[in-house]
Amino acid sequence: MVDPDFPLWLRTAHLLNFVLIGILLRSGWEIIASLPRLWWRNDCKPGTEWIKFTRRALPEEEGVYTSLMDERSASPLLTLPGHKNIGLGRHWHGLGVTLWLINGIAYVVLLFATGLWRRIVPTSWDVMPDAWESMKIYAGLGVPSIEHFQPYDALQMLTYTGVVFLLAPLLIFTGIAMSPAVRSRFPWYVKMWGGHQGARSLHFIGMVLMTLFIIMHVGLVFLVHTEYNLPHMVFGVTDTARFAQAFTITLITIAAVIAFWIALSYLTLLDRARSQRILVALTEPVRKLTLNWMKPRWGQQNTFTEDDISEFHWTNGLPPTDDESPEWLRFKADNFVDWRLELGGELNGETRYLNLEDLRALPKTEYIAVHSCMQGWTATAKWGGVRLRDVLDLLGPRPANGNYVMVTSHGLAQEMYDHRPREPFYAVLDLDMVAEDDTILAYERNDHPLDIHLGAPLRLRVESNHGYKMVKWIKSIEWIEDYSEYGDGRGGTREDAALQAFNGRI
Ligand SMILES: Nc1nc2c(c(=O)[nH]1)N[C@H]1C(S)=C(S)[C@@H](COP(=O)(O)O)O[C@H]1N2
Ligand SMILES: [Mo]
Repeated sequence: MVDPDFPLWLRTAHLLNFVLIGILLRSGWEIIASLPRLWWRNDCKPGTEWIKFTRRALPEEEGVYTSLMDERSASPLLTLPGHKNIGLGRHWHGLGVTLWLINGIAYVVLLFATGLWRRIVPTSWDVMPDAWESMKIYAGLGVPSIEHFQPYDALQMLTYTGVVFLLAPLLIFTGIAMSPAVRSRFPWYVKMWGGHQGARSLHFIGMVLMTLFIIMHVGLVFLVHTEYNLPHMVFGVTDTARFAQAFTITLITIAAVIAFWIALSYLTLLDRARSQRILVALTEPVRKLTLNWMKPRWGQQNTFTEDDISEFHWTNGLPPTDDESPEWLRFKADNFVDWRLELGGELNGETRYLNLEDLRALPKTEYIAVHSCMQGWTATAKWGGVRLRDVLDLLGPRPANGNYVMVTSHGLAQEMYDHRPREPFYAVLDLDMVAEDDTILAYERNDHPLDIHLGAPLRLRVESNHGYKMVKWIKSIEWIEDYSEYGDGRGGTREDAALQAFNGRI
């Protein structure tokens, strides 16, 4: 007899949820492997982690250790895709969360439309003592009798309600709080979660709870009245005679889903550049719809004050060495008095040279802001400098085919994704990012000339994206027609190396 309480849509949503949660967990583990430490403090000061998954001790000194050095290589059996592929992991996380949300919303809507919500959302306080009774029975390694399950018992109801209406939203809302696009537009929202690190730690704790729930849930389905559960779950029938069949199908399905998760990792690793193109194409429309309209609003930065300024500032990328850029080292040796910014390039037909005095003569912009690396650390500082668009205006009107701005460093990329000789670090900005009020060329941090490890004498500061756009030790700035002609053609060193989407913003 088909039980109307277990309709096909419910069983389908349940299976899809299982597949998608696995994709989210596995890609999430890839992301955390790229910086295997968690903090509550937003300056991520060494030694203040509340948990870490690495034996490496962090040097106390600023600017000697980079987050890329901290990255761990995880097995593709465990993470998606594994082997230090944070960019691809992020794309999988983005695709997974999109599908998971669609499935989850459909499930909740149908739950309410069909009235089935009544059996997972408690409507009477009796559920509390009843759940307590069940808990005592389980604690004594017993099983509440079948009459308690209609079709769920009180403890099950409370747990399901908690997972669907509290835990899932917690994961969604803390996930959103980690996007630099969201932070730039609604910084108060990020602050509400205890900043980026609060959101990141809560997201992690939510993940642990979700993992524990899945383990318990799967375990109990097999241990408690399994002769009812499995026919309900697979066929939607209350017919214990079909238990053996349902049992076999369940085991085969679980094995197939696990094999599918692992296959996704290896398929992704087969040709990483192609995987990147496919995943970016699949996730781009959603990013456009949800994130790309979020532009920083000037004045919003006031959410962060002097009190938020970090005691410690993490680094990615170390200052150029003698074999990377003897030129920059000469500039540094005499305190950057001879340093010149190369402004303009082919599209302008000429290069102008600006020194620090020229830059300081332009209108100054200052703001306090959080800087996040896509690997997961944050640092808050007060930045001072000139708006990029003011500097570009010195070149006259935008060249007709000047569609992007490319900023190139004296320093080299920390590593190349295909291990060819390291090339200069660069980032490409689109017209929107160039026009933003808080896209500045910073020559000061916390009211002092820029520190060496933070990009002296001039670095880029972009509010609406992660740190990887913020080129340090700037050498040149130029209009370009298309970024496909530079590097690997993805629009920046980190897009090239980490296989991140151009302007990922997540
Ligand atoms: N020249 C250069 N600039 C760079 C990098 C680099 O490796 N080289 N790393 C980028 C990355 S990934 C991040 S997160 C930020 C970190 O900025 P910070 O070191 O000033 O904190 O710098 C960005 N700018
Ligand atoms: Mo970064």
